[in-house]
Amino acid sequence: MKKVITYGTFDLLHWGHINILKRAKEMGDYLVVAISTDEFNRLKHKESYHSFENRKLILESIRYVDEVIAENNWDQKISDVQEHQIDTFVMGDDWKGEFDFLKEYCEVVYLSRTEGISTSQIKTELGNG
Ligand code: C2G
Repeated sequence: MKKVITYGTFDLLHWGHINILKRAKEMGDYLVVAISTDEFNRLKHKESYHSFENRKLILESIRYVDEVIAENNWDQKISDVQEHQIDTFVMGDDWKGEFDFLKEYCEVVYLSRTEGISTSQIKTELGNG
């Protein structure tokens, strides 16, 4: 079984998120998604609208997602890859190069970001609504 992992906040879930989850799943048989906790979001200088628990519930409901784990810090990726026996790590290419250190442990793939949609754009446009 080929296992894939990806990381993110996935707040205010939108089709850009779905596009990357779909493509990530197509790279294997089992997709693990590590969702940033509310505490880690603060370290990322991100405030998510939905709580970790609710973002987890939403992600677990997506057909492409097989397992959701917590992302608590920047430093857990190597142990995640080892503990979950991950074959492929996937991120949007806004992160290109940032996680190349994982190439020692698994395949690293950066997929093109979906243009024209983002959580911050949604917040801005709704805020001006
Ligand atoms: N994404 C995308 N297209 C968009 C928006 C997001 O492909 N229009 C991708 C991002 O590239 C990322 C994933 O969706 O791979 C999740 O995006 P965010 O929730 O914004 O996550 P981020 O803040 O980038 O957190 O340790 C890694 C971090 O947790 C990543």
